[in-house]
Amino acid sequence: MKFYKPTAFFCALILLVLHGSASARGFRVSQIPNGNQNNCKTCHQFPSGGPRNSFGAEIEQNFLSAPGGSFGSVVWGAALAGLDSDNDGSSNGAELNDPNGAWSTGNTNPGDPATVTNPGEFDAAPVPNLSTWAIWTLSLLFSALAFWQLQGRKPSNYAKARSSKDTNPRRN
Ligand SMILES: [Ca+2]
Ligand SMILES: [Ca+2]
Repeated sequence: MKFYKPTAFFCALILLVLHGSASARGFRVSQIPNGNQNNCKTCHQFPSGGPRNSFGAEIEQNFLSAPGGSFGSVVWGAALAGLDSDNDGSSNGAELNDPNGAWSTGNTNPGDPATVTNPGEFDAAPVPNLSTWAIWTLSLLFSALAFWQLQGRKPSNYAKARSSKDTNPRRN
């Protein structure tokens, strides 16, 4: 029995270390603007934690108050907000609704939470803000195309049909 106690202790210690290196630290969610939108996935690949994504790796390497430690706080500001950690064309700050890094821990989350995207996922970038005129123009264009499609005619075929009808003496 004496043999098993140290072995069990070391196994538990190894599991604890491995678990600690891969799991998310929930307290850091509140140290990032709108961190509650993606929770642990803001910095990790899975909702429960796991390996860090590019944003999480950026923070771990350069933006912790105690670098490399488990207890350091996220240093959110203009420097981190201005980077594009996942290379999707939108800065970390733009994705988290704080483009200038002006937010600090304890403040109300900035912007509309529905527009927050993940600064650690390439395929999650903010939708460009289209002007009202652009939306109306696109709507009219798609409506016109849908109309022609429902009529079973392409605009060029319709023009040909109209011109042949106009020149057909029996139909006039
Ligand atoms: Ca980005
Ligand atoms: Ca992104």
